Amino acid sequence: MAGNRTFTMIKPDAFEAGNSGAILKMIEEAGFKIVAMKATRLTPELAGKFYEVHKERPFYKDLCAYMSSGPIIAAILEKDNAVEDFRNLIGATNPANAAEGTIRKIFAKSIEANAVHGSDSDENAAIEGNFYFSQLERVL
Ligand code: RTP
Ligand code: MG
Repeated sequence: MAGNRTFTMIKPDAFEAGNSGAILKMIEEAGFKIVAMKATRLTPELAGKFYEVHKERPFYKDLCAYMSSGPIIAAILEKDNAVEDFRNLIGATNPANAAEGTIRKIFAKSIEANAVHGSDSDENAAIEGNFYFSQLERVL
């Protein structure tokens, strides 16, 4: 059975552009409940740790530099079938390929500065949520 939580970040491009509120509004209107949230900023080392699964990918170094370049919002979201439904809401990694009406189509600037992160599996959603939030910092 699909899990009911996923993890997201509003990335530095969207935070800096002042789009956090509009993005959170789209997320809530799509039926997701925010069960943990904080504004924070990753150091390059923490970004490296968060994206360790991508360390062999050619874009890893640039991605870590980018994700530590400014503030972000991290959040845990709840909804039935959360991981898949959230990835449908955000759209393709490259905004040029993202469907009309998706968050990345509306707000992303490039394949790297693509406005939001969404976990790709229930297992990674739990790992990523635990990276940012203790038990006391979330709705149980
Ligand atoms: P995310 O993890 O952020 O939700 O994005 P995703 O699953 O759609 O894409 P993924 O393959 O996991 O890549 C993670 C992030 O790395 C940046 N990226 N840059 N320059 C490039 O070719 C490239 N490819 C990916 C993006 O910020 C992407 O979201
Ligand atoms: Mg991914």
